[in-house]
Amino acid sequence: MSFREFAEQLEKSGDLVVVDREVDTTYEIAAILKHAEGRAVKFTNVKGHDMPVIGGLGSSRELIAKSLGIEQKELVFKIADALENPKKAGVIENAPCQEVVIKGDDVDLKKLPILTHYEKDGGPYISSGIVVSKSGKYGRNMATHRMMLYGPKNKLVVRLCARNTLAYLNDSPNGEMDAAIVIGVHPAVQLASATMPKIEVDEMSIANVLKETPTVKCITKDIEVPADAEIVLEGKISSKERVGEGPFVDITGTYDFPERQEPVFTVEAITMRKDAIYHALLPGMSEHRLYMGMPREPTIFNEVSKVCECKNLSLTSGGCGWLYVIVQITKKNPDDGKKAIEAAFKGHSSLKHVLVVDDDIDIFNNDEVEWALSTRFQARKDLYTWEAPGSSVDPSGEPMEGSDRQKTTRMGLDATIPDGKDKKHFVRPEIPNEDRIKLEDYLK
Ligand SMILES: Cc1cc2nc3c(=O)[nH]c(=O)nc-3n(C[C@H](O)[C@H](O)[C@H](O)COP(=O)(O)O)c2cc1C
Ligand SMILES: [Mn+2]
Repeated sequence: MSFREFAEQLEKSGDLVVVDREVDTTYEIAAILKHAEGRAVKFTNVKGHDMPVIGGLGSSRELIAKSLGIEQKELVFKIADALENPKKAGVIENAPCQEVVIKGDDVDLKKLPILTHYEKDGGPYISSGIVVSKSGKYGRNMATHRMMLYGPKNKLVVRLCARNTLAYLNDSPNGEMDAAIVIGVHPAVQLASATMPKIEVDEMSIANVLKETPTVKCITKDIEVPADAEIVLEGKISSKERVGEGPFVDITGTYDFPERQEPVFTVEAITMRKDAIYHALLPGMSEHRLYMGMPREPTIFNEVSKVCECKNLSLTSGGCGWLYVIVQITKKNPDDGKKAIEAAFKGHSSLKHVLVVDDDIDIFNNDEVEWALSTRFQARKDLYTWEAPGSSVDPSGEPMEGSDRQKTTRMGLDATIPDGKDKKHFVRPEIPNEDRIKLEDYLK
């Protein structure tokens, strides 16, 4: 299934808002997406552009679950399964993403409705773009990277954290490598591109398990990209050509200062569908947090499952989908809560807070989670803290010389029912026949 097919499905079921009024790519679309948080929005009339814009297809867990045809509580397990059983994606010819080909001097990124989101942004940013690259040693790699448009009409500056795209670039001769940037793909591809399997594992094979993802070879590069993408930018990344990148709003919803000198991507060709749709992704809000954070959930789940019975977990929205996880366990031993905390930190090194609850608590309901914390937790016994290198994006962390990590205090809270206490004081009483008595029956 493609980006547009999922959008069409949502439009049919009434789950996509359509904005027909003329809107500006500078600030206005971003403001509407912010107000519409959690909903998918299509903009049909973008000032100065023929191309429509869609944002928010992945702005809630419900939407992402719907895109994969599953329930919200199954998401962790679905992604875990894809990580464990990757399946090579097929290659086709005559792909929709190559219906239109623009090459050489005709390449002009300003013709794409690239948004400027916030007041102090360094420039217009492609925030949903996936960089696809290849290495002779490790094969293909996919990773979402933000990229800023600056002066020239065919160049972008790409923020490369110390992960695989950067490793591939550092390995390439002359500090230059071919790459393709993909815009407008199904949530399955977007999630897969933010997974962190071993370097030799191709994220396209992970996407292909979540939803079948046929690929096509680029027109000018020996790289295969998702065939039903909306837009593909083919070109080269160079570590020798660097310009200032930023400021940009990161998953914390705060500015990631300062400006950094980052590698430049030169676009040599643009291929797209004949009626291509541009994918807008509002930085620092839920679509950003979910696409980046959800792929971490199975790795935390696997670590916690090694030490106790883990039922489910959630990197919370307020926790930026990155810094704070709620872990639900079936407690069998007095120290299961503490063990779950230690294991969760092993599963995601950027984690700062872990809260463990019992399996009677709905982890997607904040009131229930706060209730558990208020009634089952005593800080003197149940609070654990450690000093550790933590996330680079946390504004409250302290920079560490020569590292992209920050000095952080990790906190674990064990809000499971304490051992040695009579359980009857901790469970919520049921009203006899509660489940059988339906409110509707009494309102008729
Ligand atoms: C919307 C979004 C934006 C992201 N922006 C960046 C970025 O600008 N730079 C970066 O290095 N990682 C960014 N990430 C995280 C990477 O995509 C993620 O760490 C990925 O797993 C890296 O791939 P790799 O393991 O193949 O290196 C972003 C993720 C998402 C979902
Ligand atoms: Mn990778």
